[in-house]
Amino acid sequence: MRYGDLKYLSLGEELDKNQYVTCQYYLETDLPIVNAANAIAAEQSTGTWTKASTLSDDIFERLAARVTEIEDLGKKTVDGQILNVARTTVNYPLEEFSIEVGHIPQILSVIAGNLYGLLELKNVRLLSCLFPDSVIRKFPGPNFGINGLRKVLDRPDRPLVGTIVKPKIGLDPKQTAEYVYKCGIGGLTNSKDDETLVDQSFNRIDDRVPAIADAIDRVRDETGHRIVHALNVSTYVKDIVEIAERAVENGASQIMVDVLTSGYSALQMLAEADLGVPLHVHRTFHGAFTRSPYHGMAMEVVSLLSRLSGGDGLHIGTFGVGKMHGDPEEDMASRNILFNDIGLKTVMPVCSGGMHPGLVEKLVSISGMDVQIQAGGGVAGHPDGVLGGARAMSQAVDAVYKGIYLDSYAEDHIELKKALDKWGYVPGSDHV
Ligand code: CAP
Ligand code: MG
Repeated sequence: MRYGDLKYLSLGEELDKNQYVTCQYYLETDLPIVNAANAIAAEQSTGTWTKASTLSDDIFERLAARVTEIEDLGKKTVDGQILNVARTTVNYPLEEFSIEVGHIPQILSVIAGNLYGLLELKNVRLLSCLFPDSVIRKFPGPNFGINGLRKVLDRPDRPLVGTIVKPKIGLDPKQTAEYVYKCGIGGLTNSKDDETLVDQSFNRIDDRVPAIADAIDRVRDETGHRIVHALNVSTYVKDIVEIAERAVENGASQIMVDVLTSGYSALQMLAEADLGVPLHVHRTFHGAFTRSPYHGMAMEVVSLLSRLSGGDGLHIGTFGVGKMHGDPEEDMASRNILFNDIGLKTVMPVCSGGMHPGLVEKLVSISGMDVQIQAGGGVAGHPDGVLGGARAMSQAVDAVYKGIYLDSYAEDHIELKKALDKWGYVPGSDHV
């Protein structure tokens, strides 16, 4: 049997957690569970399908991953085949990682690499990952975090409320700037490029940035209100820092990166470039591997890696309130990773995707006030256009912050009333 030597099993052994990266996996296998767990540890450290004559005892002792826990979850039948199901804990010795400078790519190759292709596993999902302080300290972490973001926006405790310029692509720089101006006048604190807008011919970054900066200045001069716009720089990593630096020089107030299509290294380089503005992290592409509860990776691992790499705000889903697939418990776990005390600044959870004013009370009843709520269609689709939509979203957040139910607040806030009339109202979980 491949991986049959079971040498990677250290069941019940108490290891020094400071010397290991500890990962928990869910697995389904037609083998005995110990063989499947052993296969993960072997393949992701010093082993392969058969014993290599060159694997010395010394190398094994120093670098072999260890399986310390296996929780038998019973059996399931898939396509007529009875599978064993389990959760297992695999510990990777620190020396296995080239983490002197701290970088995610090689860590991912270890904890989320070949194992996904092993035939010994019918399904396997990385559920969680724990790094010792010595590893966490190698990473920049957020420069701003929740408190820094709130300070930039002069918004000490109210939820941040933002939008995504819609349509996703197609507006020119002047139209984009006008959109942001209306959002600022309407009371939003954040706007952003959509995840597919970067530097297309119809909206070049070098034209968009100064136009938006002027619009933001106009809002501040006219109302004193602060809004930031996250500029998407998701591009070839060789150019990404230079593009971001030039954008900030030209007035960009926030930088955005699609971390999973650009890479965690791109995010880390932007964080280490010390741009002086917060980093907004979009997670587009995550659905390819977070969606199945049986195979891939839990979003909380993406949250942890994004926090280590320096994101100040991260999309984590809407706890089942908006349009995107997401298990409410997993979204909460993904959010909580952004707050855990690991010696880094916290990260603002961004709740976006199908949001509109009528969902704000429900969302905040789950998320709490430390949240950035975003609505794209929920602003641009308002009967009174972008300005009306911005006002409606801002009114909804103000209502929830003041502890007033949305339907009551809408009685004397016409933009909110029109939004509730058009899209409905889902009361908060604590609405009596
Ligand atoms: C939302 C959005 C965001 C999603 C991403 C979109 O627009 O701009 O990219 O929120 O999902 O393109 O769908 P709407 P997630 O407000 O119009 O839905 O936040 O789950 O990563
Ligand atoms: Mg989008």
